[in-house]
Amino acid sequence: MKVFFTAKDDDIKKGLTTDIYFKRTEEILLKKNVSKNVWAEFTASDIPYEFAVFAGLEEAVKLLEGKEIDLWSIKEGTIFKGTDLNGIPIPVMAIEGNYVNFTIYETPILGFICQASGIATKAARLRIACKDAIILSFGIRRMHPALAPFIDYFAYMGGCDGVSSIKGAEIIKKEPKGTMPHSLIVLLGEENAWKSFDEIISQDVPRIALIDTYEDEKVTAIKAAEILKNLDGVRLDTPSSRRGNFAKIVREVRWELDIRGYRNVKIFVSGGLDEEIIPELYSAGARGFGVGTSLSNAKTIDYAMDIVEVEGKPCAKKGKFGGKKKVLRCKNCLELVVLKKEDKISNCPVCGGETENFYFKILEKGKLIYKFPDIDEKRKYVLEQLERLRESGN
Ligand code: PCP
Repeated sequence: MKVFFTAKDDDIKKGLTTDIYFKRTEEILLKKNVSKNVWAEFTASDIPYEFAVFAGLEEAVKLLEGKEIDLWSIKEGTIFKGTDLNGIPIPVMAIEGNYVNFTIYETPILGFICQASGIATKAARLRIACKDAIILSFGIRRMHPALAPFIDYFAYMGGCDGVSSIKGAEIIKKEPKGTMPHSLIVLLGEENAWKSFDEIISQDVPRIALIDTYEDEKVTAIKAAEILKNLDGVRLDTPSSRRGNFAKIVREVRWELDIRGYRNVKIFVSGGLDEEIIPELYSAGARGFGVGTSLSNAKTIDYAMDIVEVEGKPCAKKGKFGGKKKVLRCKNCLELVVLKKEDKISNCPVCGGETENFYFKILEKGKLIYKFPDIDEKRKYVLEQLERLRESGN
């Protein structure tokens, strides 16, 4: 018996998490024997930032595998700006087939890619803000627990160094990361909690003492460093009511640790962090960031699916660009270019570099014909593009 208000994998596969109007559309089309071949594209209307990371493809493909359709897509993890330089929306995915074969899946496909891309995009932005510091995904506690692995998978893919959920870490084949909660300090007292952590928890786990529970961060950071000889770091999760200027607190703690010879003790910060405050905390000396709700509750990327061709004829609702399209990418500057299907492949309009087809056929008549990279390769791909963005100053 199902306990929680969540759908089972099987419910999703059966289309039970779709909007009812798609089910009714399917019913009408079947009863009227409408069997029309369509080309349907997925484009984002309004990216909330300068770029987005396209993510969630593999989940969408798991849903569509076995259906009588073809699926085309750009590479998962691609950073794109929403439109090409001519303002044409970049179709990140396209489905070709009899519409009735995938009518009911529009909603769950969008759910996968909109939320996954939102989290991966936020993680990528946090990665830029955190520079070479460690970022950990700490946001699962404010989302439905069934989503913990999904959230952490895409947080890691977008650039986080680790994730706090046990199930999320299992999916990305890593050890879960974390420090110690306030409850441990409240139950044992600071000194006893730090020492007990050191005594009981595996030596592979970094010794990072939580130092904001009761007293001043500076005093407590020094105390922790004096008590635990193998201390790797201190975590400041100072409540907002006591923060004043968080960066100034971090700077002072860094200074006081340094002058006592504890230069190797890293400062981790957490609690209500988002990309805006991270640079000043980094400048103050923070080298580890536990980012929670701003990541798990990231704005979604608002892709929509639209039929743009029916039986080979352009056909799109207003506001959308009709007709099948090609997506090319410049080998040199990585700019994405959208072409009409009859257009000849040309050089990059930005740098003149050679372009290549960037639309990959993933499913053919429902059969998977594409090998997905593993999570570390996907993450590496995102990080390489971020590095290029950094170098180009974008
Ligand atoms: C939790 C964690 C981070 C918080 C969550 C990240 O808070 O340690 O600080 O979430 P946020 O970015 O949404 O604020 P704590 O206050 O440390 O929780 P606990 O009292 O359990 O240690």
